[in-house]
Amino acid sequence: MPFSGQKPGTSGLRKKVRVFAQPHYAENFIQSVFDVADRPIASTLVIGGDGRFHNRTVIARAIRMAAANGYARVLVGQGGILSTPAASHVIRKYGASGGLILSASHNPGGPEEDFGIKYNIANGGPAPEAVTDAIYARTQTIDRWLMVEGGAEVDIDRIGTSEIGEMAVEVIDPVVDYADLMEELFDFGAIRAAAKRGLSVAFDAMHAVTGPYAHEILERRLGFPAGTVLNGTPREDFGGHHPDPNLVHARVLYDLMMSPEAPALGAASDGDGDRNLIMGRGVFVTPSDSLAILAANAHLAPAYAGGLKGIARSMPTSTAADKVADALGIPLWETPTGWKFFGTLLDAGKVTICGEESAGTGSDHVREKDGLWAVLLWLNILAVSRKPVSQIASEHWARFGRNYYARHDYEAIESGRANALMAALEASLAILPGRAFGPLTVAMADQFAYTDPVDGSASYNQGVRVMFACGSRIVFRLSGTGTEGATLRVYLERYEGPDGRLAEETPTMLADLVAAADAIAGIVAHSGRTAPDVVT
Ligand code: VG1
Ligand code: CO
Repeated sequence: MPFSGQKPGTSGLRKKVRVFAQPHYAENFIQSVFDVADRPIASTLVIGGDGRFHNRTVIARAIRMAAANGYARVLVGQGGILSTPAASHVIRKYGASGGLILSASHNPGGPEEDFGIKYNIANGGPAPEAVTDAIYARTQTIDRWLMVEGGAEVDIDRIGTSEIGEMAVEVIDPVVDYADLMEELFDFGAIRAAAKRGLSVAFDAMHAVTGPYAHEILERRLGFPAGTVLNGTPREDFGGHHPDPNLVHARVLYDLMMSPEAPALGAASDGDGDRNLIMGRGVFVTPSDSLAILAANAHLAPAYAGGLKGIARSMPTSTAADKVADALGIPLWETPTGWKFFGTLLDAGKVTICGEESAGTGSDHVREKDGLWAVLLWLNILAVSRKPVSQIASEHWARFGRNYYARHDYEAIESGRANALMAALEASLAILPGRAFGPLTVAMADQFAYTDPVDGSASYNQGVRVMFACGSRIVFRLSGTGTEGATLRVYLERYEGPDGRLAEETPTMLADLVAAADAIAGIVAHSGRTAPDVVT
């Protein structure tokens, strides 16, 4: 019997655990994936997750379903653990036809919280829209799912190979392949030497999946002292916190970085290890700036010493990276929100580095965003340049100008109200150009649409953009990852050139845009909220 609403969002299907725990619910979705996935005979499937509550239950069932569906082999991370970037790497390295990643990323975990399933294809990246649409369509007609019953349960805590039915089950070390890959990309010798000289780091794994990876890479392979990794043991409920590396949920780290005891670099990752938060002593680096700074300095790391092929960013991400691409004489691609849109560009060799304003950065080494990768690239740059983060940032702005940027999130708005806000906003697009809001005059307003330059597929309604004559911009869109009501995201951006005001406070610089956003979209009137829940 089909369930309604099994529609993958920005990144997989995310629902409350109690929804996923209904009989047949997860099975129907997984079977729908198997029914539509491109999987040649004798394929390998990768299974892993971020260790959250309900992971083990679904993994055990997914293994038995894979066996009944004719997979030759599954690779499972020990303990059910595989960070999202590590899963992407394992899929690529072992030539799997795809993988199931069990995660709701930065959403909280536990019996009352969130769970998620995402399918990645053979290139290691999230299934593109054509595939997620097909999966969704299949969930609506599905009338059976297949599972091998009986026989011994696989012990996913013990590394080794066993069988379920005709299928081999290999439980693999979740960390080693990924750590080896990082060692190929970055100058571990230079970072080790810098650590010896006293370069210090605090990495907050937020009780989520990156703990084992960070212990191995930062403390064991790079020689940073024990204690560099904070909250490094994955827990099913992330210690009761949101594993979301932003200024609200990583507050303790933020306070440390603003204190006299701050190490040179403060970083955090999210539930499934694909996001990164970057701070220096006394300075927060916005993800959009981090993307631009990493792109401008990537040549300091061995893997990128030969230069970048191009840079891609999601549409709401600030245009800071565009200025770097210009200076480097390489193309800049603007895609809709969600890593799945970078896959074709990466596969076609059009880009090397990609990023999103939501604390996602990555490169062509895998097909997912990669939190620890970003931290290691920062460390590589700090180690080689011997400059503090604050200096790297201010020199960057002096050269390229500065994009003041913030995202305001209004969470769990009643869906009807959020949809009404977006509908009214869209209806007003035609009359916005020429209108003034305080000192800002609208130059252009539209609903962002995208045609993939590689495969020609089109995506519509990817967010409302309001561009002002002065170059500032506001973007409005509804989140596709929430599990309760709707979340409105308002993205605010103002550019100051190299000769402009480079050392101001962000709220001051964005105040006119905040006022304009409400005047344009009627946020207070529609949502009943007078202030955002989260500002990042
Ligand atoms: C959010 C972010 C988006 C990101 C997605 C998945 O989506 O805005 O940039 O790709 O989460 O990231 P949305 O639709 O809620 O705005 V993760 O780390 O949650 O897999
Ligand atoms: Co994530």
